[in-house]
Amino acid sequence: MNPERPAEHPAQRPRGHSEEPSEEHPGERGERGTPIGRRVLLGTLGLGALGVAAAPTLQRGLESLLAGAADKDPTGLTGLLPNGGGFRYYSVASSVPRKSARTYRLTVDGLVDRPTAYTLADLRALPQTRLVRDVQCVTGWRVPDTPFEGVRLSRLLDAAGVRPIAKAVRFTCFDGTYTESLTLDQARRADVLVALRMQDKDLAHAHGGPVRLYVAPMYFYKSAKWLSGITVTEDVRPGYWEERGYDVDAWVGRSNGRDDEPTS
Ligand SMILES: Nc1nc2c(c(=O)[nH]1)N[C@H]1C(S)=C(S)[C@@H](COP(=O)(O)O)O[C@H]1N2
Ligand SMILES: [Mo]
Repeated sequence: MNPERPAEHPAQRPRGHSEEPSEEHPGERGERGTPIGRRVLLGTLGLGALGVAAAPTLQRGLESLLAGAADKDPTGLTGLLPNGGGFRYYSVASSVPRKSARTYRLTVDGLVDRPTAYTLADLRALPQTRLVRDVQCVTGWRVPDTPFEGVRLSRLLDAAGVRPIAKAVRFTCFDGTYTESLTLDQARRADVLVALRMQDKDLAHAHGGPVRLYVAPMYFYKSAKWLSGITVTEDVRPGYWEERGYDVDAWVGRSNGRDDEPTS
């Protein structure tokens, strides 16, 4: 009934991935790796179709309801429901702890001269950069003109003092599972932020708040949510989705066999 197939990432791995379902069972493609609860929930509520059919006012109400549900949902079952403005909430972890201004920390360590731990207040006190670009997920959905605001990653790297032998940056998340990485050159781009705000609001928990990475020119899987660690390293280690088949250099329109319009 859902007109748009839920865009789960495991269902749409790029060709040639080693965990692809066997040729004899192409029909299994959409089912693999998907916790059954999500499908059951979507099917039961029929929310995909409702979201499309609803009038604008109802749609808005529904969106905030869904946002609230995803915010409170400890199982992550609402993670794939279509929500406000075309975003889908993704989490590979079944539950993610909440971090407040009191408990949140972002560490910068590894091959640096001055390892640092930032509080949210520390990050808010630094110069903020606002970027407005399209967001493109590798499964196909795109959200136009989305403002992100935060501290340039290059500023945090400069503050830490990157050692000459370093070549890459690794990101870890307080969901305990997700990882990402960039080359140092990519990380130093002016359109790569440690984001505190999205859509001109403080980042909601569901969108990776209080702090997520925002890599404007790359597919959205690069923009690690619930960011808690930045480690400067000697080499790029493939991130969570990259170990499962996505390209490590994730330029929008120039990777993953896709030809989307570039985002930055
Ligand atoms: N920690 C974490 N970050 C993540 C993900 C995730 O599952 N966990 N999913 C990625 C993918 S594939 C996408 S498309 C975006 C989704 O961001 P959103 O939930 O704010 O729409 O987050 C990216 N960052
Ligand atoms: Mo994605």
